[in-house]
Amino acid sequence: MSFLDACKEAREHISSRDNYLLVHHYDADGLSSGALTAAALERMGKSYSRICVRKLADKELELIAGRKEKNVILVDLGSAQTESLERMDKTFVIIDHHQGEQSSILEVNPRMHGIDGSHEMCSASAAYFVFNVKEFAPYGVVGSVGDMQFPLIGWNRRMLKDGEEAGVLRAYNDLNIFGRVSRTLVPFLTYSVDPYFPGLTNNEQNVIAFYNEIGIELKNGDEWRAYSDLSEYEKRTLRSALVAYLYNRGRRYDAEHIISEVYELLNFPERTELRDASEFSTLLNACGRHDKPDVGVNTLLMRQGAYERAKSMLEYHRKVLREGIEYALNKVADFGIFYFLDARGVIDDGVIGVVAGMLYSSVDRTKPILAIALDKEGMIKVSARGTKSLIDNGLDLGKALSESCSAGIGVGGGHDIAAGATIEPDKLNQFLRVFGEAVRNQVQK
Ligand SMILES: [Mn+2]
Repeated sequence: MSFLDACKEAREHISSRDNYLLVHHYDADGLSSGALTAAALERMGKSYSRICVRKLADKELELIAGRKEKNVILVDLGSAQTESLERMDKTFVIIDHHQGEQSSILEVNPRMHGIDGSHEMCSASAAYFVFNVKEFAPYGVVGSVGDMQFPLIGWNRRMLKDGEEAGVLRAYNDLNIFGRVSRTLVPFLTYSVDPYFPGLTNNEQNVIAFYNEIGIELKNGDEWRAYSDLSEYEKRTLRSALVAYLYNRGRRYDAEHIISEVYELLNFPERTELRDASEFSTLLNACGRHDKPDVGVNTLLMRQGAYERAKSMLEYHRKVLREGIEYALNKVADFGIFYFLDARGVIDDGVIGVVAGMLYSSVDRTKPILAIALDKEGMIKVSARGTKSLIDNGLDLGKALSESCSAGIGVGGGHDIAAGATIEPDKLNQFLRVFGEAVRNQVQK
């Protein structure tokens, strides 16, 4: 069966039933695919309840089993739990892009059709093809960008084209820094964490001096100007100045990546984070990671008042990230085969992975980064991040973490480029030793 046949089967199955329980994941792709599915159900006139979960473990499975709804749609999770789901007295549809086993459950998953579920299709784009409504393409794009499937290729790109045709999306090359559309010039650079501009980030006075030096006026009359208010000439001036600034400080990778394809969501309000796929996905991550996933979904669905609440989550999230990255830059240690950041008790376990990824704007990209934080139960949360060229050299962090977690140390796994684990607090030294060994074996092959 082709992927589109599987989509059609799922669509027909869903339209033939009613009264759904919709369960989705809490990251940007989970919220986007959840919102897309909710919007599709509403469009079909179906009634549903929606719940967001961080994982699908025993507790969540019990919760689902105990619900009155007989028809359940799982998005951005479920593929790895089909065995437990098959034992339940419910009808499931799974829309997911994670690894799993074939089962008797109706499942739409790119990986079952030879489609690359890590780079060209996420759950939100899979859901897009299931429901097949062009106006929903922006949800798919936000999910893809949120899952770091960027730039959009293959099936994701096909969805982008649909959205452009329907007039809800526009793609072009521009400065790809948070705040391009939603921030005025000074906070735009002062609060930039990705990339981190050494000397500008967290230093308002230097930022003002920087603009003065390149001759960009910060105000137009009484109005603070944003990047999007600049003339084409000024935009070019600012872009080259920022690229030069990063090059001169040895930040070659960032210098080469701050200009890239951006995706504008034409059906969301101008001058807000909702207008840009990357900013929107950050806003969703802020809601999801700080326990307000419903605010994120309601913002996607443009429910009244949701954006205002999401915005305060976002400000909080970005503040936590700025503080986290400052700490990380001072504390990251070179362990030979990898970089190590011990942020136990300082950085929240919900953002440790994001901070770890951001460290690449400071450390060189020839080694993976391993960062640890404490979770609410006092266990050690481990986040590992790599780079594309390390992967090409054999690095597979998901495998390295699952290997390091055998023998009662903890549980771990994930993608080759980004992975995580939870380990026993007294097993850290043992874990670090095995992890170093595993990474050494992978990159020396
Ligand atoms: Mn996903």
